[in-house]
Amino acid sequence: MGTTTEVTQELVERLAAASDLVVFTGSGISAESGIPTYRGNLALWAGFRAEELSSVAAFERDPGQVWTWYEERRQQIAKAEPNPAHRAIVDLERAFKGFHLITQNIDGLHQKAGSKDPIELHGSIWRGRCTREHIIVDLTECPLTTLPPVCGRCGAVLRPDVVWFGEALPHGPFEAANLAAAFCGAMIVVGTSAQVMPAASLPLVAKQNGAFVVEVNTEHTAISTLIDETLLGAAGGVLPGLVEKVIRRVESR
Ligand code: BJW
Repeated sequence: MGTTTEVTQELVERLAAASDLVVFTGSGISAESGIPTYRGNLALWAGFRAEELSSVAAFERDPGQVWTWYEERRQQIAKAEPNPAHRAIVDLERAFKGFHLITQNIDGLHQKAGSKDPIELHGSIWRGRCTREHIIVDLTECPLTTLPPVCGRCGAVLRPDVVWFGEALPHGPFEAANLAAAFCGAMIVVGTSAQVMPAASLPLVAKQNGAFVVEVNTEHTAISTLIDETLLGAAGGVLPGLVEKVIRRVESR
């Protein structure tokens, strides 16, 4: 494992050499858009830890309280704009024939930046799920007029279509993410502490299958010693320069 604060030529070569590239993101990529990370400043809301509100138990106890928390976050996210790191990933998607974006984020900022079809592992704050029929509905209206929102078909309360602790990740996206990780030539991991399983296993799946794995983060993480390289720095500052060099190298071939 190595650590660098600069984009080295070797790093550029290793990434540009990949025929299939995966970018795997966490909440740190949205920090510069003003969205709090999880183990940083989202830690407390009205005296509750985020983990206490992101749970089935909390929702069953008090759906109104959980929705009030989500609605505050929705309104904050609605005002946020993608930052240069989100936009750099769109450029990568255009430059690589084989490309997958896997995100743990529920904020939708990758789509807002122009990413075509990110694999969302932990759901989306812009969708709801019927607690009776389990159908998934778009919930893009912001602010919501009714809290908690209800299903337009059956009238049951909707829950946020996100993955809480103890819940399985959605099968299709998780399967697609595992396949992308297993078959990529390189993976760029951006802004995740890599503490939350099973998502955090994806860089290791890539590494075990021979991919070159680099993380971009403001600090070392749970996987730093297990991957090839840590590029220390803020995603919005580091990623655009890295991506520009990689794309130039790809196009020079
Ligand atoms: C910057 C930056 C800048 C800052 N630039 N970088 C072992 C194996 C399997 C499971 C487990 C296990 N041990 C425990 C578990 C259970 C649990 C788990 O992993 N717990 C750990 C905390 C210990 N996992 C689960 O429960 C999962 N489900 C599961 O395992 O199901 C099993 C099952 C199978 C079959 C049937 C039934 C069950 C589900 C996990 C769901 C996670 N959900 C959340 C909430 C989403 C909804 C919401 O938002 O309300 O997802 S939790 C939260 O963490 C959110 C995130 O996507 C996820 C990851 O967080 P992330 O993005 O890494 O954020 P941070 O804050 O941790 O890190 C930010 C990073 O950015 C830091 O490194 C900063 O340095 C960096 N940064 N600014 C670059 N500008």
